[in-house]
Amino acid sequence: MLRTGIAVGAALVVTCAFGVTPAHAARITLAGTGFQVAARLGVTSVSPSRPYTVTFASAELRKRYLPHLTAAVAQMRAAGVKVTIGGVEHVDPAVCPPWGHIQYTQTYRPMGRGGYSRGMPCPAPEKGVSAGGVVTMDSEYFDGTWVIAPHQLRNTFVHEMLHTFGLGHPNRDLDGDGAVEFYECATDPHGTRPVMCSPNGGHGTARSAGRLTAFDIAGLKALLANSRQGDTG
Ligand SMILES: [Ca+2]
Ligand SMILES: [Zn+2]
Repeated sequence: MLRTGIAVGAALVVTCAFGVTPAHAARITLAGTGFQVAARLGVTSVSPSRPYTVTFASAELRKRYLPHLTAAVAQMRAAGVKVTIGGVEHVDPAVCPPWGHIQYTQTYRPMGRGGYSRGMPCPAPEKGVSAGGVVTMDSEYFDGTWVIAPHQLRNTFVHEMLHTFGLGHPNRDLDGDGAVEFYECATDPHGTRPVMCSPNGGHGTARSAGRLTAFDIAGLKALLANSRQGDTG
């Protein structure tokens, strides 16, 4: 590797100059059992060194949302993502926040459909490294107009956050009927789907809801590893 380092570096410059996929792209991981890197918004990795901060549009939302995120954020830190819970700041769901901020706010039907929330990463970040994003929760969960089980609500909070880090839905045509269907995701020995499964993945008990499954953690670790691949180019 050392002997050919200069030659490889020169080749990379030429490759990039012609707009061809960089050499390191061949080594990044976009999918595995129970996880999927969305990639279509240009997010292919998570920084293992830069800090991420979860913030909220108001003190009231922070107080209401915090219990839903605590366990997952701790698991993400254990997996190597330098993410912490932050404070309150102005949120415009249509504008990307400062680098590394994951902003939570809520509006009525952010996806235009009842019961759906939205987690959007800032698109096309530098080197494909997740730069944060905005989670817009559907206000219907909180005014009683949309009935959602407590464990589903908690898993939804976490699901949308993981979208901002670059994970997509790991639904696959597992039964081979030619259609990728709702809930069609890998399951663990307990029958639990990834939090990122669409819709309503994650643990089904009050005690475990909001906790990442091993599938989701594998996805985050792939995103972190992808960042290290990018560093070598
Ligand atoms: Ca199917
Ligand atoms: Zn989703």
